[in-house]
Amino acid sequence: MRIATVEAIPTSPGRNFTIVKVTTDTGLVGWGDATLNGRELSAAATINEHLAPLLIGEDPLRIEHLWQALYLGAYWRGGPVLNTALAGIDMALWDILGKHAGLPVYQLLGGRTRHGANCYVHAAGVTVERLADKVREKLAAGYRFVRVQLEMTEGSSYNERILSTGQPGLDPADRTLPMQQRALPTVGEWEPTPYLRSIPKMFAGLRAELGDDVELLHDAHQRLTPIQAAALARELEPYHPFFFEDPVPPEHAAGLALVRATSTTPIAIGELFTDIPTCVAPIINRWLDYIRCDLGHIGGITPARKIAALAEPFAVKTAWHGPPDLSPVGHCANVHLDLATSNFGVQEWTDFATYPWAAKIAEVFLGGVTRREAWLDVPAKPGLGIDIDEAAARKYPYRRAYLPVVRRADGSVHPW
Ligand code: KDG
Ligand code: MG
Repeated sequence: MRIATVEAIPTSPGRNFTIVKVTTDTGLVGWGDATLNGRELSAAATINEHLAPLLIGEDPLRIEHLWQALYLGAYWRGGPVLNTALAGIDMALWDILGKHAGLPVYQLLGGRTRHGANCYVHAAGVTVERLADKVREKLAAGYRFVRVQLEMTEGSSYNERILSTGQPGLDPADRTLPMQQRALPTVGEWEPTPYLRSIPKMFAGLRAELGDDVELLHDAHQRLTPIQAAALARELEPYHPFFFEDPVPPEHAAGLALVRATSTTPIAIGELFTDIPTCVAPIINRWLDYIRCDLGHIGGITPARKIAALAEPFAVKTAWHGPPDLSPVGHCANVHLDLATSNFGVQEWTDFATYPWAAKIAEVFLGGVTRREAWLDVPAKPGLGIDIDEAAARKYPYRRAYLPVVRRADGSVHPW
């Protein structure tokens, strides 16, 4: 069996995704996810222009070998663009291996270690009362773990004040601006002091409203310095968050040593890590409790299972990134690995069925992750258990869209 074609297909059924299709000369089709939020076409071009020619004619079952050949063969190793492209290929090859073997991918990864993958979803509100209501809605829908964020204005899930919403670039009828100035990012303003004062109050209010049964998580989205993170982690202890996510940016991960020395609040980090070497120091120094890389940016299932294996003897659990910018194929890859990983912790989950564009998603992505109460599962079908209606995907072409950006009150740049 040989690889016949490799293609990245950008599609926008409500938001942009880059899906990857690999076919074999025996007629098998493997699907992968190479979505790099806000920079989607860069990973697509890497696949179509640079990786496809290297793969055609190769044996698709040599996944580890092909992964190494693409990773080391570029000479330029890693980074979000190259490793997102590699991830899309890697997932598609696992899908092909499963279809060839007649087994679901979780079986090939060692088999089920659990009946389902416990998941968490997002809730945000402009007041603690509104937020508590949102959490109650999630509990009523069967969830037990909820990530809680305060909004300063409706729709700003990371505690910033929206300064401008960019241009209405998702509207193709907008012809008032030159092409390169459409769809500019939303700009928010964020200051540490109001944030650091409001989050302990948010947790206190939520515990008063909701009691102790629900697991609450919070994402600082890489905005704090180590000393700010340490102070907040200590203040949150009485409200026992399940984890405190991305308190510091990845380049300051060593600052987590200070957070650990100061508090017992569990720490999760990793969505901006894009290679295995970056994960080593945080894991072996026990700076974190949950490693939450994005399979789609770390290079796929192949490196993620190595990271899980590295984490296991250090009592670090997995919490792979599962935001709305992962396509349903990427969510599927997450759950296969969750089911087969003994040190799995929790899975971040996006239920596209609740989105305004749910019908378009359902038209393009067929099958995939299922949910029963708080538990995620995948079909016991060969491969990843998800199909794509290619004609439907091509009906929704890519539309430029950026991630939001953040400024401090003095206008300087800050991580979003
Ligand atoms: O593309 C960026 C998003 O994936 C990110 O902002 C979401 O932080 C995030 C999360 O934890 O889901
Ligand atoms: Mg996050």
